[in-house]
Amino acid sequence: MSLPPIPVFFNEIQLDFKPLYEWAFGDKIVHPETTARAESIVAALQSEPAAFEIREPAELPLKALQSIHSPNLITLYNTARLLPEDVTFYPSVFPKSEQVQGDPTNMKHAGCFCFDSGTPLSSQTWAAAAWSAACAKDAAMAVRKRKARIAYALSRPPGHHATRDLFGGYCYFNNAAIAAKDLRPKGRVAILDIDFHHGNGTQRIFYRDPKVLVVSIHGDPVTFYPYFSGHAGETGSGRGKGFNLNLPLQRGVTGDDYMQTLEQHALPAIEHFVAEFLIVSAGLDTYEKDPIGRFKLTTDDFERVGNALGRLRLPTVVIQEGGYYASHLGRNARALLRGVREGSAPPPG
Ligand code: Q9C
Ligand code: ZN
Repeated sequence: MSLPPIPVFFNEIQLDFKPLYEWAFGDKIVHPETTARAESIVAALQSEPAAFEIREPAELPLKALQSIHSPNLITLYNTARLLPEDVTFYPSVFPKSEQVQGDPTNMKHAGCFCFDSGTPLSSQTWAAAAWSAACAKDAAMAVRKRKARIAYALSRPPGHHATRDLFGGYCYFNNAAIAAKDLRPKGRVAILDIDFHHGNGTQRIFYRDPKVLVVSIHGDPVTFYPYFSGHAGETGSGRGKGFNLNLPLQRGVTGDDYMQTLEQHALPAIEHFVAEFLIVSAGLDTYEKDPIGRFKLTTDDFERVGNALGRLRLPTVVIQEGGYYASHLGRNARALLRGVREGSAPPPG
């Protein structure tokens, strides 16, 4: 029996947003979160039409965004739509006082809703981020309605750093959280975050929620972005205690090291939780050539990772997060997805 193709959700409007540059320890660098990333993935998946079927998502109802994000954050992105077309606005003043109530209709207050300086706003941010979230929502819906066993959201910009009321880390809407919110009424949801960076936004959103398990493997935050969260001691709070698992690793880990952490710690936690849905926050910045990640995974390793995830045999939503070596990003995403698809196949005979 041949495997059905994986539905892939993507809208070209997501390519209209270009963050341009960021500051990296004193150097002004080309912004890593480029449109070439998404183009590379589209090209790689189009090359295998029997395995992948690219579709446009439906427009996201505003209430799906409001179910995860604060009214102020949504208002701010709408304010940014009025920026002149050639302006890319970088928040640079971040009030530290809880007393300061920022005005989200004033772009100068953007720093009240943001936690780093590398995540700009332009007139195109809203549309790109809303369609990126729409991809995640539709991928979740396809799996929830049993139209697909595995679905992939080509979400760009990424989402896992965005919290309810703050953007940052190249993320505006938390795409994985929007997908989890869709699935949660139907059963227990496990989010496995394999991006090189800790998904601080996703952790925060579900920190008190015992029905959404969040597991993350990432570069040790003592050394790597986002620095202030992702430590092993962060395990959830209130009724959510025990439903957040951080697995920080040192720089330079290889595919073998990584598979060991995945198979000995991450996957058993998901099985023990008796997850009914799996959401993968699929950052590919663990790649050996990634310009900002510091792990050593190869393209073949991504297929191994995918295979192990597929063997959980759960309805699975794979959502694109980071991954900045654009010219190999497509083949890496394809390898991961192939792995999931083949790993979940019923054994022959
Ligand atoms: N220039 C994701 O992978 N910049 N976001 C690091 C050093 C932030 C990465 C600062 C990295 C964010 C989704
Ligand atoms: Zn990342």
